[in-house]
Formats: sequence, C-alpha cells, structure tokens
Amino acid sequence: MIVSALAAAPSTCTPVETRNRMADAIRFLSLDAIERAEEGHPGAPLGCAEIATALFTRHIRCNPADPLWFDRDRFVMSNGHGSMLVYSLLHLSGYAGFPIDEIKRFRELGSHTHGHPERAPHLGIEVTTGPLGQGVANAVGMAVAEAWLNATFGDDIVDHRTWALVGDGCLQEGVAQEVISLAGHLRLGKLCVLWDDNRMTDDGSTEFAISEDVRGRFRLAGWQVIDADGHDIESVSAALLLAKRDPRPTMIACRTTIGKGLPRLEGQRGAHGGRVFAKDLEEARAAAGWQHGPFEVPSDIAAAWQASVSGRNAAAYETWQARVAALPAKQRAYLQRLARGELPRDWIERLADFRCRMVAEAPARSTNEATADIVALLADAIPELIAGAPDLEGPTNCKRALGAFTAGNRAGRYVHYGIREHAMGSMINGMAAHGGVLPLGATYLVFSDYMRPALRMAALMELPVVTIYSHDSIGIGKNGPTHQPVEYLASLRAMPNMAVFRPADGVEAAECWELALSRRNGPSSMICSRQALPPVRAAVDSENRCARGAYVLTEAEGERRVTLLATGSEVAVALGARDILQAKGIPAAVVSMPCWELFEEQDEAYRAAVIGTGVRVGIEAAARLGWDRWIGERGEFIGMKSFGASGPADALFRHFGITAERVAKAAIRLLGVGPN
Ligand SMILES: Cc1ncc(C[n+]2csc(CCOP(=O)(O)OP(=O)(O)O)c2C)c(N)n1
Repeated sequence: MIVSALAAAPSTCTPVETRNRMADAIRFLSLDAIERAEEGHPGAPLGCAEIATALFTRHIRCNPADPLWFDRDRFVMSNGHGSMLVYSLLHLSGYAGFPIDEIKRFRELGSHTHGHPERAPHLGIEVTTGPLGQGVANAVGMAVAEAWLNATFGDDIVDHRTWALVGDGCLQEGVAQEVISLAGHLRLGKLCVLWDDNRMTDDGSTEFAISEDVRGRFRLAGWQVIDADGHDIESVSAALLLAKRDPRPTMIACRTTIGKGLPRLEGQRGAHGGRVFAKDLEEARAAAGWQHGPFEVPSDIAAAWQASVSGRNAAAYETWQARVAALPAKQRAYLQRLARGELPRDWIERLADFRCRMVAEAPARSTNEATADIVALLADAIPELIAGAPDLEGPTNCKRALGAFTAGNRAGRYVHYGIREHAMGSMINGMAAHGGVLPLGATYLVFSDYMRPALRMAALMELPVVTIYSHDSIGIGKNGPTHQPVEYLASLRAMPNMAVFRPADGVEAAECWELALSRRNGPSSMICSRQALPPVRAAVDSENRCARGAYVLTEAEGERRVTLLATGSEVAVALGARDILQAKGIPAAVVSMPCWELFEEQDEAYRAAVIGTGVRVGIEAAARLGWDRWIGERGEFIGMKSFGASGPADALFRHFGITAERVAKAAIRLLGVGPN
C-alpha cells in the first residue's frame, strides 16, 4: 500500500503549489547545469526531486551555516551519477559551498560540482559516490557510528539519522545485499534507505536483469518497508515520518518516473544519462509552467527553501549547542576531540613502551600476533577505536576485551561483520566519514580483493582507515594457494594514496602502527604474517626507523658491495643471506622496506644512500611487479612467479627458492656480472 498524505506528516504551511515548485527548482537547476555541461545524468535528479524535497524541507536535521555540525543527519546520495540533485539541494538549502556560480560550473575542472559527488563534508557532501552500492554501504557504517556515539554520549548530544538515496543499480550490487542483511540484523533503526524505484537502468527496463521481490529482501532482513508515491511530497514525507517511529531500519520504495518533467525522455531509457538540449529545456519549462530563466530561482521559492531547511532547524541547532556547553568539562572536551578527529594524547607512548618490551623480550612471533597485541593496547588508549572482522575473530584476534557491537549492546566496540568483507570495507569508510570513531577492519590479505572497491574509495576520499591483513604469503602453509597471497602487495601498492605497511617483527609493527594512525588523509594496509618471525631489531631506537619507509637495518662490514632489500618475513631471509655473504668476505647490507610509499617520498640522496651503488637483490614472497624500481634493471628478485602450493611453510619457502642460500647465490652471480 502506498502511504498517503493522510498519515500524520509534519504540519506544513507551505501551499501545495509552492511545495511542487520547490521540487521543480531542483529540476530546473539540474537541467540547466546538465544542458550547459553538455553531459550529466538527468534521470535521477528529475525523478528524485520530490523525494529530496520531502526529506530536506521536512525532516533532515542539518544547519547549512555549519555543515560539520556533529549531530547533523547524514545524507548519502548513493546513486552518485545523479549528482546534480545534491548540488541543487545544497544550493537551495543555503550551503555556502554551492552558490549559483558553482552550479553553472557543473563538471568543470576545479569546481565543487564534480561529475559525481566528491567527499567534502565542510561543503555538505558526506561521501564520494559513483561506484554503485558503495554509498548505501557507507550509510550503514555511518549508522553504526551514530549508534555507538549515541550510547557513549546519550540522546541529548548524539541523536541523528542517516538517509541514503539509492537507485536500482545500488540495490543490484552485491555489497548492498551484504549491508541490508547486516543493518537489519543490527537493527539500525536510525537508518533509512529511499529507493528511487523507477524500474529503469542504463540498459533500459530492470526487467532485463532482475525479477525478485526487492522489498521482500529488505523485509526478510528485518527492515520496515514502506511504499510511497515518489512524486508526491506528502506521501514521501509521511513515509519518512513512519521511518522515524520504527525501531527497525526502514526502506521506502518510492515509485518514480525516470526523468520526470522532461517530455522527450520522461520514463525512457534515454533519460538515465542522455544528452539534454536547449529545446528539451524549453519543453520542460512549458510543461511545468516554469517561467524563470536558466539558473534562476524565484525569490519566493528560494525563501521557502531557506525557511524549511535553515529556519526549521535553527532551534534544534541552538539547543544542541547549549546542551554541549552544559556538559561537564571532561565530557565536552572528549566530544570536541572526537568531532575534530584527533586522537588522544598517550597512544604513541604506549607504542613506544611496546617497542621496548619487544626488544627486551625478543620473542619469535608472528607480526599478526604483535598487531593483535598492539590493537589491544591502542583500544585501551583510544576509546573510540572500533575493530571488527568478517568472521575471522580468532585468526586476527583483535576483539580481546572489546565487547561485540550488537542490536542489544551499542557500546560494544567490535563489529562481527559476518562473512562480508566488502560490507566491512565500505562500512568502515562510512564510519570514518561519519567521524567520531576510529574504525579498524581485519581479514586475511587474500580476501582484500573482496573489499577492493571500498579500499579505492577510502584512498580517493582520503579516509584514515586502517585495515589489518594477516596471513600475508605462502608463509601461511598448508591452507594452500587459494589462501596464499602472491599478487596482493603489488596490487595494493598500485593504488594511489594507499600506504602499505609490511613490518618485519614486533618492533617494526609498533612503528608501522604509529605511522598508520598518524596518517589522517588516507588509508593504510597493515600486512602481517601468520608464521612466527625472528626479531630483527635488537636495539631500542629513539626514532621511528620505519618513518622513512626503508632504512639500512644492518650495514655491511667493509665497503658495501651488495644490498639486500626485503620486507616483512623476508627481512630475516635477507639477514641470513648477509651472514653467508659476509662469511665469504663480501660486504653486504640489509635494507628493510616496510613502506614503499613513504620511502618514495624521501629525498633522492636518502634513497640512494639506502639502496646503495653495488648489486641489489630484492626479496619478497610475492610477485615481482614494482620491485624493479628498487633493484634496477640488472637487479635480481627472489620471490614468487606463480601461485603457491599446499604444504608446510618451511617446505614452501624452500620449494619456491626463497631462502638465504639462493639470495646469497644470486648476489654472487650479480657480482660476477658487475654492478647496476
Ligand atoms: C559499480 C558500478 N557499476 C556500473 C556503473 C555504471 N552505471 C552508472 S549508473 C548505472 C545504472 C544505474 O541504474 P539506476 O541506479 O537505476 O539509476 P537510474 O537509471 O535510475 O538513474 C550504471 C550501470 C557504476 N557507476 N558503478
């Protein structure tokens, strides 16, 4: 049943005609911009104009004058191709970042009105969307962050909602099903998904590709599902009200016509992303009786928007500020620190203590175990740290004392994502984008591909999320090649703005964690071994030696002729090879390279001094791709050329020739050939 205006929607004094013209203002701003840009996607902004008007003018909690208001509702346009809807909305709502000149610069280089919305929370854009499905999954992460912060600070301080507008495309993507399932299970009642149910995608009718009951999917997962007429502001508004009243997450199926109001394309496949011409605009203006010029918003409509967004929220904003001001000083400082996205003071000292302990105890242990210990001590020092894994709690061991975040325990700090890596990746992005929490995700390195779209979005959005990847090579042993990453280091390193850390022992692990958490403008991948590794750092250093990305771990005795470069578990192999070479009177140095990206940032002189002028051998139990940068044209690489195999780890390292003896032999052979 379609919800009608009879449901008790918030009272409004806006006459029907004005309301409809408020939606038309979205339509014509969007159309004018798309026509001017000579490209864009008109279908969604036109089809969703009433949905957006209902949400923004009646329900959403925001303050356009303070886009970063911590207790604002979060709005995500998951169908990001319809970006002009967001820009029109933000303009009409009075966000300073979107004056009419920005609307006119749609899709131009340097504008804020990008082809797809790009995260700029200070301007009103919460997340970057475009890859379908990511936005709705981000929204679920945001709802988790809100629920945890609400449990921490109470309703007076944190009590906001997350609204996601999605198209058919978002709901067809697999990640959507993962998060629908989890959001229903977690009963994220302040989450509402508005589905632009226009039965049309780029290829044409949805009938080509889907026949299931989409509403049923949500219902089965425990959501409230409401039908609304997506072109009736009252109908949508009434549904939004019902969403607010139900403890379950809500999906509102808004029946719409794609490209509504564009006579030539309305309801057609071509409305999705087809070109809009001046004549189309004439026809649209005539059909709607819109007598205003391009980019012109009549003053009564502009005023109505102003009143119903800024005006409606003014009191809530002021009283919230007053409640924050009345908080006990310690609680207020805590809230403000979270809102600024700063970490508390003493976490770095805890890592320094851990380093000292590792040097003193010199345990042979996996960097995965070291990382699990580090996460535990960080969790103690950083109350907003929220960890989680896709059903790999045991092997990644990051839960420890953190209770589970569940429908009944919002104070829990460990999310059991179920076997849903993609959901985890996108949700931690949403949590980070929401702010106020520090999300960590943990899984096996070989499953990072299951969350790769989310990793790319984290890098693109410059989100400070850290993902822990254990089981990083053939060193996992008997589970075999399905679980043995080979090409993953190269693949992660290929991603712009992704810092890939592969520590060699507990000391390096602590140093890498310090660097990863200090990185506030991009994600980090913490790559850890399953197998125990001998400690390679015997002394306590005052400086963080990993900070420059690579460093001479052990200098040659005598004038260096060979440089052995390695990461993670292969640093020990390099040290073994060095012993062999030195015993033969060949001075060799070992360079540990825990983070290539940081090393790349160093000045040339430092890099040259580290990698040396003699022959070079790179050692990594992974694919060669990328290593030529460090070992040079004539350098040797000892690593993997194929997938791994099933067998004990030691046997595999021997089988694939990743041994100290082979490394030493390669160096000697190169010395015969001459330096690089
Ligand atoms: C992951 C992903 N795959 C494909 C695309 C390309 N794409 C953009 S919009 C679209 C169709 C989406 O259909 P729908 O969500 O119904 O949007 P509407 O046609 O209603 O605007 C496609 C395939 C994309 N942006 N992201």
